[in-house]
Amino acid sequence: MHWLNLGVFLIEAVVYFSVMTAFLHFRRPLGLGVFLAALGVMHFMETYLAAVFYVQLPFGTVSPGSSIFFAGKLMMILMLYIKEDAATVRQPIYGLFLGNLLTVGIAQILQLHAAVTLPGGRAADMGFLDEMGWLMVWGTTILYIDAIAIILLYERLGRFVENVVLRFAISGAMILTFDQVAFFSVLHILLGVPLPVFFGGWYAKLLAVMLYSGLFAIYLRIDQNDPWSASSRQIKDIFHDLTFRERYQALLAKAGVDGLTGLFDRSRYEMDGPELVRKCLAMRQSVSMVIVDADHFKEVNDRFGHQRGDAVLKDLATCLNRSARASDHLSRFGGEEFVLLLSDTDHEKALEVAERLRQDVGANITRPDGASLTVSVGVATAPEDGRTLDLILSRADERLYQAKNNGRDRVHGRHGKF
Ligand code: GH3
Ligand code: MG
Ligand code: MG
Repeated sequence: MHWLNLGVFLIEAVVYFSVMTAFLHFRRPLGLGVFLAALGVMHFMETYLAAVFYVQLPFGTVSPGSSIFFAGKLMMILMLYIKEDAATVRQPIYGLFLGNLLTVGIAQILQLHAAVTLPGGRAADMGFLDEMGWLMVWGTTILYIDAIAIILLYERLGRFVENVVLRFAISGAMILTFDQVAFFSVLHILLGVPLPVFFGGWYAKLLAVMLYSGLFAIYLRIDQNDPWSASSRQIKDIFHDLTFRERYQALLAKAGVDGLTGLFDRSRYEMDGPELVRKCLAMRQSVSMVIVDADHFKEVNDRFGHQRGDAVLKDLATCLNRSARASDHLSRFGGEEFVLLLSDTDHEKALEVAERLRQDVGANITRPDGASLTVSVGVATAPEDGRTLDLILSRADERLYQAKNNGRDRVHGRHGKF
């Protein structure tokens, strides 16, 4: 009998998840209202079931209302968030919260009626209306917290767990555990509900989350090949399973990056540079600038064409990038000019870095004719050469000019050639 109950329990979960996911999936042609209204209707069903309907499963007495439908609703809210964004998902979260409060309020008013007994002898269930009181308010409050927390947790987990399904499962399991503890404590204190009921309900919620995560994984597979799921933003690439915030961050990371070399671009230099200088100076550290300009690069373009020139520039950028530390800031300042900002680095150290760079480029980067590409380099250091990014840039630039004028393929610092 317990196993039969378990079978029916699983069928309920599959039916609920599949139909609700279909509503969510076809939200463009159907309108999102279909999904949201269904979520609200199911919410009433689950509240009713949680109050009156319990079944015996192999691991305890559970309410399908709370373990399948309540757990399912939270997972649906999370899926809506993944598919859309915070502005959208906030609508059902607020709606459920306010709708529940309205239900409680109306239930109180209804009890003022002198209700009649129906012809079949069925009396109005005033007890049920009465129960829709404080317990319901508490449940509603937890639901509100759950819905926000599951989204925040899912976002946070993104830093540690790449797999979307795993994140879905972990967030669900953690939030439903919290929910079970929060709701059960009150049941236990107010109504003396015994401990086994806690564990039965908890296991059932975890079982439902596992099942939902499996179904979610299947759905993602189907979803990836389905034109209906196209978001209104028309981003149909790898960002598909990412949340709106993650998509936004990915776009931000792409902004400020030079398309050819993949290094930061000039705008990023202007955005991050002053801050880097300020931070180092605040900590009484030196910060150095190394400006690198490819020698006779115009000739490379003129002789071999722009495309071959681009390839050489890419190689040059890769070579420079290899020597940059994580705390440094390397950007493409302009055509064939690069700026490396070295945090916590004094002038002597920066000259050594620059000289090593120059030698690396000479040894590793070749032009299409097989000759070595050479670079000229200017170095300046804050605070001695000035305390702002612009000041050290103009010093470094002057020294770069000196390097060019003195024959190229060399590093110039404060005291001339290195
Ligand atoms: P030098 O610095 O040694 O004085 O000579 P140069 O020929 O490198 O000097 P200049 O600054 O006058 O010319 C830079 C050249 O770099 C101009 C342009 O042909 C080339 N260049 C700038 N940006 C790009 C780019 O994105 N792709 C390619 N292929 N070439 C570029
Ligand atoms: Mg130049
Ligand atoms: Mg040049």
